[in-house]
Amino acid sequence: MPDQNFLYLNAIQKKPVERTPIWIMRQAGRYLPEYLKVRDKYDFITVCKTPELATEVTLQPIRRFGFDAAILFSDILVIPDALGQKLEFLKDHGPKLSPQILQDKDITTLSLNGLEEKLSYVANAIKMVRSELDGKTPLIGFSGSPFTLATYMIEGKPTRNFKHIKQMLYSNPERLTKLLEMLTTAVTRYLKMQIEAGAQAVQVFDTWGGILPTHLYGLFSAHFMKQIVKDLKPYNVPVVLFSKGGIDLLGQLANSGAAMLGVDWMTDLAEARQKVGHVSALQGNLDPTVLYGKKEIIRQEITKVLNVFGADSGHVFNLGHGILPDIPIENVEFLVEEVKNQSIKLHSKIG
Ligand code: 1CP
Repeated sequence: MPDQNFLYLNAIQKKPVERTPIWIMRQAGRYLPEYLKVRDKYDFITVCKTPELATEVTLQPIRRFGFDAAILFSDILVIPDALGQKLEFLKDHGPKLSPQILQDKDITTLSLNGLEEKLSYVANAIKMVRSELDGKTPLIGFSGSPFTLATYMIEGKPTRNFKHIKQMLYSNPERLTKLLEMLTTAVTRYLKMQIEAGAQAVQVFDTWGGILPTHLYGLFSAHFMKQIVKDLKPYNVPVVLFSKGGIDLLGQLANSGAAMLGVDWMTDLAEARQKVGHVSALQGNLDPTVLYGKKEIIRQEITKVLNVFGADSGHVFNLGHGILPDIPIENVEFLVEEVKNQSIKLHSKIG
């Protein structure tokens, strides 16, 4: 495949771009009527595990909005599923993993054997999406970070206080480390498989790393992501790390070797640029709830984000976390148009 001139990949490499690229986290999902139509017929896991359906849902937001990157439709929890923990999505309650991983004996029930084979539906979906995109839009693969996956595996379900993982962290850190090491191997192998199938960048979602005290974040989350970045280096595909939790965490990821770092909406983007922008490109960071707002305010907030980089490359526009399911579609259309129009002007004025 010849080197493609994609805005998204060029911005990550800080090559000159004529405008800032945009995609949004969770762009394929419940705010889209065409997604809900697919979900009327098929449950969520079936969509993830059927390459034709995953491909269709991946392409929906690209067709509708013309985003500058597609992200494979799947879920981070397919890894625990492939390791042998039972995965269900309960209506209105979100994901459930059982039994919870609490004791050493629970870890021994998990197995890395045949991981790629069990997740081959993901590789097949990637190949299908690449073929459908036909070189017009790049495709991002993804995984959860070891720490974020561990939170779901230990808690068994979404949680507010992270009681069980914190209990393990402080009462038996060796046990948690053992699980994190296993997950690091799983994530690395999974992302290699995705790259070999055709993912042109991979993003690691460290959604829950920020629940750790700053001084433990390095040891229990960043350390393992750095290992993953290092092991993926030979593949020459950009690795993006998205952690939610602020400027201190970004500082700890500065020497991770990641091509790009995600910035959450609570963090000041200019401060982030100053702190880590010289080593990595940055992605973000519009507050997702701005999209509930009125047009003038959405426009102003977009301008604030774009002005941090002005005409410079090294920025991919995104939300500071996933889009919420009840965001009005017309505000997403407005967002994409505004980002494109405003950034073309910014780039041509000075460039
Ligand atoms: O249709 C439905 O009812 C299922 C809703 C849904 C969707 C659309 C879930 C369940 N996952 C997804 C897709 C998904 N998940 C994508 C698709 C690609 C995209 O368009 O972005 C991605 C990248 C994810 C990743 C994911 N899943 C994360 C990390 C990203 C983030 O937003 O922080 C996490 C934490 C999950 C777990 C998960 N899966 C689903 C839900 C509702 C949750 C969150 C549970 C919780 O609140 O803790």
